Amino acid sequence: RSFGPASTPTHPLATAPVGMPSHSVDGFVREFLHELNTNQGVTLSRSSVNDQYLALASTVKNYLMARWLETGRKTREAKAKTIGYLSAEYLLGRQLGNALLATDLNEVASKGLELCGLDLATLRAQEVEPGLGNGGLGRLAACFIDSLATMDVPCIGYGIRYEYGIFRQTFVDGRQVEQPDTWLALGSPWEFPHPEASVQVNFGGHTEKATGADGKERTRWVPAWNVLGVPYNYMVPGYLNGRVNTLRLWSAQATKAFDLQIFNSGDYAQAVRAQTFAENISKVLYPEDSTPQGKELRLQQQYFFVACSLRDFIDNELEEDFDLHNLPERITYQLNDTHPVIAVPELMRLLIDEHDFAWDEAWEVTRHCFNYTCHTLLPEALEVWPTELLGRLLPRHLEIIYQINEEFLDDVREAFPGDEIRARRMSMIAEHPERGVRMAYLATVAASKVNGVAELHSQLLRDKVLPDFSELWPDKFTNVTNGVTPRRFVKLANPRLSDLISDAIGSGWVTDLERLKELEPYADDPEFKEKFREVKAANKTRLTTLLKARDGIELPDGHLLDVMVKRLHEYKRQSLKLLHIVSLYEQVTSGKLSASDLTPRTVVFGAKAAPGYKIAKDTIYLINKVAAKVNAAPELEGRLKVAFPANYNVTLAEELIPAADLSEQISLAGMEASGTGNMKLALNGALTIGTDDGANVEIRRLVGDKHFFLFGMNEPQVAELSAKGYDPGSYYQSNEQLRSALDLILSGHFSDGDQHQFDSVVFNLLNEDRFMALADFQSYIDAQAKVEERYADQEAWTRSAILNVARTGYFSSDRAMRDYLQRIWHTTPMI
Ligand code: T68
Repeated sequence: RSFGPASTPTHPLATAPVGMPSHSVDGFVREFLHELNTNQGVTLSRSSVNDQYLALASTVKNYLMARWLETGRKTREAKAKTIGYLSAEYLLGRQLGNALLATDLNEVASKGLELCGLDLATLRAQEVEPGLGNGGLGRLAACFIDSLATMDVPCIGYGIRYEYGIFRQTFVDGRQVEQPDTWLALGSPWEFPHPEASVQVNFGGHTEKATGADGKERTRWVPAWNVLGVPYNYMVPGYLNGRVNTLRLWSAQATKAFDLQIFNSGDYAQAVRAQTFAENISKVLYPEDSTPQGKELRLQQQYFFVACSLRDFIDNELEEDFDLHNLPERITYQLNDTHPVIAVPELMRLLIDEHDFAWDEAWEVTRHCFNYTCHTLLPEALEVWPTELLGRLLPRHLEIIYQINEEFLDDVREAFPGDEIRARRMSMIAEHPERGVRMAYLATVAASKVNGVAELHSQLLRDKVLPDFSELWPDKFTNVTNGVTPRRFVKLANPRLSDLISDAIGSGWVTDLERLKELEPYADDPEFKEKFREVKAANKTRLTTLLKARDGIELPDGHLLDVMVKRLHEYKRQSLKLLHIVSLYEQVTSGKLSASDLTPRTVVFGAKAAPGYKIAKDTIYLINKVAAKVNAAPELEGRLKVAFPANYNVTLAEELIPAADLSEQISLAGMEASGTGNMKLALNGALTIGTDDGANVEIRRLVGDKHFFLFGMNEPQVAELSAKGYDPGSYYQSNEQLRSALDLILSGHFSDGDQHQFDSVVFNLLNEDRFMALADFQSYIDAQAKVEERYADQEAWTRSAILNVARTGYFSSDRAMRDYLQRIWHTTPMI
């Protein structure tokens, strides 16, 4: 490798730190017009909105550049320990607003653009968000890297630069239709490609034993093909603190060797196909959350980004003569779920095969480099890679995994002599339904620490998912409850609330969210309460304008805004929310209930379903069909409305969450690992109606029972009902309100008379109902009645809403990062 100039530079500017453009409006305008002219090659008068957006992005980058370069220098010089966050997904959201916030350029930019006859909001709206994640897991990674930068902690986020992120959801006659997400089409101003720093990644082939000149026998991997990983760097600016960390996403490209070695046909078309084959690796984000598909390409993706990332740190970030025995002093890798776990055998391979480490030495280093976060409890979500596939794609890694497993099982047998059943239970190699590697077990064995993402989840992880492991190594397990970044989800998304808070308690809360506690006294201050209501109302107006333009949806005025936004999954129970709506509709249209007794309410859904998840897609269709009927019913005019804007993403979340009154967190207890939308909504002053699940447990404890609408079975009750045999039909039989709602769907009322349209959803609820929606129905309805009662007393509601804001500062991702630093990474911010 070679960095820097060939000889010592003599020009004085060569060693001067890069300058930063002036923070004045004039300075900003000059920089902006310069970028427009030189980068876009247009004058202001001839520029398109896209030109203007791209020039604005470049301008803001110029303000960050000096800090980025300085951050790199400072970190290298200090030889500080870096967090290597390994994540297959980053759900970043739009970059421009966050960059303006981090550089305190909002006002300057707004004024400067105005002088150019342009409108900042219009340019911001031009940005297509990088949707490089499915949901909570990817968004959590984005919040964490934001917090680490803001806390001055060195971190490199490693991941994949998918050419197509999460699909764009459209509705055609109420059904979800997926469109490719072409987020790169209009330019990608936030990325810095470095093709010269590409890394080669090998696949396939076989291994062989060879004796070296020193007489030692070594294993050699003879791969069959390879691709190049091209790094693309993205700035991760800290909030007003001068630190800019790096997110490094890898893009796959064909190597020359690639088409020579495996497609050496002399056929031009074939060579181009080879190119496509290689580039497929980073082509598209797998849209399945919670149900790994076990596809070969997915394993290729996982190994691809992990191999690039490890190589990158060892070869490029560390100094040339670094002794890799000390690697854990310089990096700690956080495995974001099992997706990057192939990094464990990869590091072993690098140390043993390429750096001549003995096995035990390599293991000593490896087990001090990794930590593992689990994000699920669903058994079907735990990745198991068939050994046939793993061995074919990564033969050397499979050998290493077998050996890790053997040594681990020796330890188990030593700790539990004679307990062969236990040893078999704990093996990383599953024998059924096919031989496969249990990635969660491999991660648990290799990691220094294993954590769940909320208290309840971490407890269930120990007790139910990995009980044998927690018995063997009780100290390995810990909890870090998730958090969300207050910069994006309060300051940026909800400027009105932010100003109201800052006027009351100062602006320190943005980086010290527990200070929201100081708002508590204001919950009884009539003037503050009035302003708080005005903020909510203004945010609803903002949302109304957006949804009208974006989706042609009309939101009525003055409604309770009831929001359920998250991936569509049976365990999250959108079906339960739907039953509530159908039941209200059924009661009013049949005359059992007077519409005037309803609290005027608009229910907003936002949810994507995995393209292959039939029940989830049918549920989306049913929601849209029910929405159409409800919204057309004259009896319900002004009383009940259902809105389902398509393509819920981070951008829409930033508009919806600040407007919400009620946050629906209604998963079956014991199923939602944490949830993070629940935190965002509470921080923006929505009250939660929720089960005792995930982080809801902690939200309720902090805001207080009176300010949280709890319903449903708790986890032990779920386990008990499950053990004694759950019969959903009995709830249908015994609950008239529930029966009427289900019967109405079954009658074909929502499907133009077709009585079988929704069989998959309704029959499933009646006969199986794995997530016990029917069992929790009555309790949910009762809790909704309490919601309406509280909402009728606006003073009481506002008080509860303010207390939700004041008491949820704990859910900042800054706090979560502090917990990781203390409990897992054992490092501190840089001074
Ligand atoms: C979510 N998991 C949890 N997975 O469901 C949620 N899975 O409770 C938690 O708050 C959040 O993680 C953060 O900890 C996911 O979002 C995925 O997106 C996913 C993607 C691919 C494969 C499996």
